[in-house]
Amino acid sequence: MRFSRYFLPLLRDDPKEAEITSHRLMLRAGLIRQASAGIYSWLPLGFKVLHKIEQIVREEQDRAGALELLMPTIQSAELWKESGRYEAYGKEMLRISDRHEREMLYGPTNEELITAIFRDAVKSYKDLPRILYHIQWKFRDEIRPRFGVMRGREFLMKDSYSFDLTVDDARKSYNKMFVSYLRTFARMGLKSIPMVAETGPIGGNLSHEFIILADTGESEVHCHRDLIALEPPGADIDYDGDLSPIVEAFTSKYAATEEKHEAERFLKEVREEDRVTARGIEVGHIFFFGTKYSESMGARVQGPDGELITVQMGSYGIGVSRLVGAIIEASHDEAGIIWPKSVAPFDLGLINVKVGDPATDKACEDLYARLEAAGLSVLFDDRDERAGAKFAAMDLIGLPFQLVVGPKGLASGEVELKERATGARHSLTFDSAFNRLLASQAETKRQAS
Ligand code: P5A
Repeated sequence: MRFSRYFLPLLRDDPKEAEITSHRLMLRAGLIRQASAGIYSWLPLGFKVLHKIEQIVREEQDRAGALELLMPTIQSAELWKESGRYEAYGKEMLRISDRHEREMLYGPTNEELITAIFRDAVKSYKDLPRILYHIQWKFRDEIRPRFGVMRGREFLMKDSYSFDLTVDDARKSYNKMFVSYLRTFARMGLKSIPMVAETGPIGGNLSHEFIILADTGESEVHCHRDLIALEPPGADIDYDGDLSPIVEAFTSKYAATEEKHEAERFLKEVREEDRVTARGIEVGHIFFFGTKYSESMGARVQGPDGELITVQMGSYGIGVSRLVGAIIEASHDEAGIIWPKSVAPFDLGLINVKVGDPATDKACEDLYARLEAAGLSVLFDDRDERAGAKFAAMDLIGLPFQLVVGPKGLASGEVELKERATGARHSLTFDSAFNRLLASQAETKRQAS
C-alpha cells in the first residue's frame, strides 16, 4: 500500500479527550475515530488490526472444536422475558421498539438467543457436546464509557456457548475454552493470567477472568511468580485429551486483584518472595452456569433411557475490540505503538527518504514490488515529506520493521533495516534485508500453526 494513496489521518498532537495511552495512540495513529460516546468508527489501519485479532481468535476457537455461526445484533425481548433477564439487565440494555411497537433490544450478550436456537434444534443426547460461537458487535449502555475501545458502549465480542449432558462433560468444555484462551492471547504476544472471578449478571458458580499484563492496566494483579513463568500449550495440543492438568497448573497458583476478597487469601498463602504485583486488563471472561438458562428456557434433550435431561451450559467471552487497546497498553513506547508481528496491520514500512532522487525512487519501487511479490505486506511511504516526519509517522504506527532507503546507503548498495521493538538498526544489502524479513515472516507463521 502506498502511503500517498492510503487513508491514514495521523494527528500531530495528543487529543485532549484521551485519558490513557492506547486511546491517545489509536486516535493519533489514525486507527479509530469517535462516532459518539463509547462508539467508534474503525479506519482502514485500525480495521486491519481488528481483523487480524479476530482471525487469531477464530483460528483458536476452531482448533478447540468450537463451531462458528452468526447471530444478529438485534434481538426480540421475548426470549429475555423467558430467562428473566429483561428486567434484571436494567439501564445497560439498549431497548428499541419496531414500527409495530414490538419490544426489541440491541444484544449485550447472547445466552438467550443461542439457548433458543439450541432447544429448537437439538433433541437427543447423541448431539452433545457442542460449542457454538460467533463474533458480533454488542451494545452495553455503560454508565461511563471511557478509555476508547477499552470500555466502549458498542464493542466487538467473541462469545461461545457450550452445551453438555453432565456437569463433568461441561467441565471438559470449560477446560477447552480455558486452554484455547491461553493460546489465543499468547499468539498476540500477551501474557495472560486466569483469575477466579465473580459471575455478575451472567450468573453461575465457576468463572475465570483472563487478565493480560500491561504496566498501564486498570487493575492491580497479585500473583505467584510461577504463574507468570508458565507457558501455554503448543499448537499440537489435543483438545479431546485430558486438559485438567493444564488448567490445574494455571489455577493452583493464586492470582487476585486488589479490590476482591481473594486478595487477603493470597497475602496469607503466598510467601512474600513468591509474590509478583503487576497491572492488568481483562480481555476474556469464561463462565460455567449449569442450567441457569436451559432450565428457565426449557432446553432439554432425551437421555439414553428416554428421560428428558436439562442441558448444562457455559459461556465464554473475548473482548475483540478491547484487545486492540489492550495490546497497545502492553506494547508501546514514547514514540508510539509497537505491534506484535502476528497482529501488525502491515509487516513492514518502506521509507523513501529522498523522493525525487531517481536512483532512490527506482530502488524503492523495485523493493516494494519484490517484497509484495514475496507475500509481505508493505506500507510504502512514498510521500514527498521531510525524512524526520516520515520516521516519526512510522514509529507512531508501529509496524514491526522499517526499511529505510536513501541515496547515501544506496551508493554502497545498502539499505537500513530498523526493528521497531528494539530500535536496532542494521545496514544491509538488498538481499540480506529481504532474507531477514522473510525469515521473520516464516517464524510468525510457524507460531500460528
Ligand atoms: C461471556 C460470553 C459475557 O458477556 N456472555 C457471553 C459472557 N461476559 S463479559 O465478561 O461480560 O464480557 C466478555 C468480554 O467482553 C469484553 N467487554 C468489553 N469490551 C469493551 N467494552 C466494553 N464495555 C466491554 N464489556 C465487556 C471484555 O473483554 C470481557 O472480558
